[in-house]
Amino acid sequence: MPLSADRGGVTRGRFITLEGGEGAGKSTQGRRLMERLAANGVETLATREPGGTPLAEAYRAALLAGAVAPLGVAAEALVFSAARIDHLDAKILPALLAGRTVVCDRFIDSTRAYQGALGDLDPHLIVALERVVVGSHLPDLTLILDLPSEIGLARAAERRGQGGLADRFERQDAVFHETLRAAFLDIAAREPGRCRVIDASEPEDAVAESIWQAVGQLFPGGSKVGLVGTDHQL
Ligand code: Z5A
Repeated sequence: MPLSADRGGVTRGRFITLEGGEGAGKSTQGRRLMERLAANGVETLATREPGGTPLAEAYRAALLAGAVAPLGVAAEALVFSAARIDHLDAKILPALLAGRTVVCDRFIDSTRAYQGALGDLDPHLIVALERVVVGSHLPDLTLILDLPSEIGLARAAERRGQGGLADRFERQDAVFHETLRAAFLDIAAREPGRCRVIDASEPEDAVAESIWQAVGQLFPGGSKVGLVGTDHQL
């Protein structure tokens, strides 16, 4: 049965992903969005990539420690994809089919941006991996949190605190991070139906409000009316 199908009165939930560079505020805004959705009666599930299941979290630890990097960018893309298969099968799709709205911190666009644009991985391989791993299960909405890389890195460093270790991705230089930013903006420009660019340099409350306006468009009644009740079902 296709994911979009109605299953005996239970309609599939919305699939929302958060993307952007380091320190853009994805985790912070993901938490706030979950709280606001829940307060409006929407059943939710928060998750992240790489990770989300015990197996995928094990892959995450290896990836972020740089254990896969010596094998090359294609190997990294394969491991991110293997983690994604388990994450989709064991967690995301069952939740969507049960009518829950899933908010996922990073998804396919991170593979496109990090391994594709930055890693220079053959775009045909990225497309092929997406076809095999994700198929038609694309997010309904992708929020691209955009901000200058120096602000994101400063935020990430502040959060880490003095003496904390940067992960393999945070150790890259400014050109890396600006390329990353451009890659996410390019994805948004190519898929305006799915992606919304959010100005993440604004204060936390303002960013949360922009996100709420964008998310409201997924639900009949929108963000002004609120999402309480069964109206949020497609
Ligand atoms: N990766 C990949 O290469 N390929 C893939 O397919 C996938 C991932 C799926 C996962 O890292 C890494 O894996 C990632 C890409 C790669 N590379 N990196 N790095 P992660 O999950 O550990 O880290 P992250 O995704 O980059 O998130 P982050 O660094 O934790 O940042 P964040 O979640 O976007 O930001 P935050 O934690 O919400 O906020 C950072 C700090 O800023 C914090 O102290 C906040 O209180 C503060 N903050 C947040 N918002 C604001 C505002 N508006 N104003 C001021 N301060 C703020």
